[in-house]
Amino acid sequence: MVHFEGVSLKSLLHPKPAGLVLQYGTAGFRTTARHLDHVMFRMGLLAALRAKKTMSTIGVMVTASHNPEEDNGVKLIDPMGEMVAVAWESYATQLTNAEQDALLTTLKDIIKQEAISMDKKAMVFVGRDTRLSSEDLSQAVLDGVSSLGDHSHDFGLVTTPQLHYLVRCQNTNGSYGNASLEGYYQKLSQAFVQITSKVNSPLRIDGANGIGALKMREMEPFLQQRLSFNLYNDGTSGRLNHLCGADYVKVQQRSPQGVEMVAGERCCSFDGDADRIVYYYHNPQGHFHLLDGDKIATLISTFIKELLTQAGLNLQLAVVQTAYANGSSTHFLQNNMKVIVECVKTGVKHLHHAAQKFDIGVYFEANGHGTVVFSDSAEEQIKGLAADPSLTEDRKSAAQMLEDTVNLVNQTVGDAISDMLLIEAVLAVRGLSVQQWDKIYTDLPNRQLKVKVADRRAIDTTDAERRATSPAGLQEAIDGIVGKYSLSRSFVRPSGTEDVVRVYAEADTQASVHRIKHTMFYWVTNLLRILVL
Ligand code: NG1
Ligand code: ZN
Repeated sequence: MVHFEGVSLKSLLHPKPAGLVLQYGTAGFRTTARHLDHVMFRMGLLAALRAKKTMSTIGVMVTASHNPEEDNGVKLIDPMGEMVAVAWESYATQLTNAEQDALLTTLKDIIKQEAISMDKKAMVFVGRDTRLSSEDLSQAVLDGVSSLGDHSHDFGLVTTPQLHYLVRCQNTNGSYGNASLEGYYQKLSQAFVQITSKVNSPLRIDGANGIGALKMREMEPFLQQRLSFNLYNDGTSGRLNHLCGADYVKVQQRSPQGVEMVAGERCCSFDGDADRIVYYYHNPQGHFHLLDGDKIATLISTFIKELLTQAGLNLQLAVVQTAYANGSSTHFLQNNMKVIVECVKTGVKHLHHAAQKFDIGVYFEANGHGTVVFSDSAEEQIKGLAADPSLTEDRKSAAQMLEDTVNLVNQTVGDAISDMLLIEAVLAVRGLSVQQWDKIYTDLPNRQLKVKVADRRAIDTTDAERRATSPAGLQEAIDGIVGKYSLSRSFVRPSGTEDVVRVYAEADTQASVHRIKHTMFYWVTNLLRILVL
């Protein structure tokens, strides 16, 4: 029997500012940290309900990822380490926006609607990033869980993907790995050490002044000196995500501050919660070259495809992208690599679900968020083959390398550390330099632009966000603009994490991109201004 008095009493310590309305968006709730205390308490409540409903452990991560230090956010993690089911996103929004006196009714409504049995105790795993506000906010989550009389385990400072991993391990009774940080380090390191026979030249890692740098230091002893790296922006002095980190490098297309760039040497940047990664280098002339999520997806999928052929395994491999994927990458994957390519809406949950339809699904957003998912049957076939004593040496070594790859990947969600180790392993095994990797295909010049408009929801899109259905006239204008340039593409969509619309443009030259971007800005501001008048 649950007594809701605990909830009533404790919720008073985490009051909702009257009238404040927030939405569970692409990556959970994300806004200025000052507005999030009540949200965190309520997400503690909801996580406990979700845990009871699924009879599994649920995760709650406190982070605002690549956003500025002053922001914060929260995401719920489902039993297999995935993003919470879409139906529950609306419960999250309802519970968060319920005024103080309506909180209990809203909570009870959800319990009734989902027919949740309140008898058994739930378990919730909580983690947080390094933001100053994160400690108090994660305490609010813990308060929410305990106010319903349920249990929690506070993992403290962890990367977002580490918490996803821990939740999955817990719910699969250890078959995915040991539900501890040590288990995570051991599993990944062991797979990495098994794949790599030689050590690469040192890698420069930009930790975005966030949690990733801290966790790389923790992991270092497990890697048995097989990975040589130097850490920059490790959080000891600079500000989180400020002029550094994966988002800055990708969007600005320049190297971060605080990293000593040496021509030809590869560097990578994590984002603030270490679920994204991009690589880059300077050529001898000092020009910046970016290897983003599309280049990473290409490297990884080529590697897996070659291993499948060598092992004689007939498994369906696909790459899932979004509209932001560089046109060259899509062309290369489809026409040169001959792999299936799917394009879905922005947001990891869309990519993850699309990737799960295949034996092996490699998914990456251009910004560097991505991973590989293997179906149960694919994993079984790989394991079976790797253990088959009758195989030729060639097939056996490919099968074993595939098995190690499965273990090296954090299949729950994009993971900067796991992705980095996989990339480093592929480069070492294939003997590729960062320049050779970069040359696999040449990116089309491209740019992103953020535009502040009165109401970003005035834009509606279709075809995986590649075409606008409203406001009227916008798509016609875009067609008219891109029609003038070669290999050009442009689209606009409302952001799910910021109050802006994002414009994307690509074409055969920087000059064309520049012109498309400017004309797009004109049309977007013009049409949206007319709309709000
Ligand atoms: P929005 O703000 O909806 O564009 C951004 C990223 C997404 C995803 C989410 C969550 C771009 C263009 N968009 O979403 O890919 O990573 O943040 O962090 O990079
Ligand atoms: Zn992130």
